[in-house]
Amino acid sequence: MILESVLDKKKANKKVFCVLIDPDKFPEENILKIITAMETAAPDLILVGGSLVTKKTESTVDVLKKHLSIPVLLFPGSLLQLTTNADGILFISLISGRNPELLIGNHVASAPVIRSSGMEVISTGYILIDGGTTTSVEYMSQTKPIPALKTDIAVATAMAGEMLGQKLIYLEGGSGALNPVPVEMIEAVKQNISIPLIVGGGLNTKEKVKAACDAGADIIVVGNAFEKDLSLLKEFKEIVSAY
Ligand code: 1GP
Repeated sequence: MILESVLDKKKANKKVFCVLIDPDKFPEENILKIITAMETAAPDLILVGGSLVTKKTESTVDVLKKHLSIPVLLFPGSLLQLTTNADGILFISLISGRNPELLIGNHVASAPVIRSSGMEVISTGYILIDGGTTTSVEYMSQTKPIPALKTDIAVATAMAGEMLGQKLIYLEGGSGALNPVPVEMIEAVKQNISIPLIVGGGLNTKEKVKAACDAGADIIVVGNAFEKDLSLLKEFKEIVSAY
């Protein structure tokens, strides 16, 4: 069980390193290079998804599962990205927003298919924070991010997610964010929840990854940086696994 292993790591004060694969940025000519980089760096988890994905998520998951023995979790930006061949799914409710489809509508539509797939379902409270630019997730979800300085709102939102029974809280700056989630906000959210905390969005240097870890992230997600420079994957993994 993926959630169980995350909880075990958290209990042992260890952190989880997670790579986000956007199927649109997984070109066939680069597959071998990407797979080799993954083998070398050995991230703990792979997320597959994106705010707008035009390629088939299913075939990306197939390739990853065929070549790697790392658990693959769906991170679907829309119902079109739902497949049943992954190990699990982040069953995300966008709790910082007020778009009913992303709070409950899509969940109702997809629940029967997900249940019959047998995939592990991990209920996740997804909190979008302003990353200094309009990110694809902000535009596509038609939701307003929480302002980066409104730590109290992020804390209250995370608390509500935990009280609703969500198993993970995801503090998201948005893929390609100019500014990652502020460390003060990560620290404050961490102090107020007991479930694991995921942090991602704009973590594109070793310093930013370390700062998010030091502030209390249990799971670090990196996408863009590694799409641009595959060698960063190994460097980031070393930082996260040093805890
Ligand atoms: C996006 O948090 C992830 O959902 C990853 O963001 O692509 O900026 O690393 P980046």
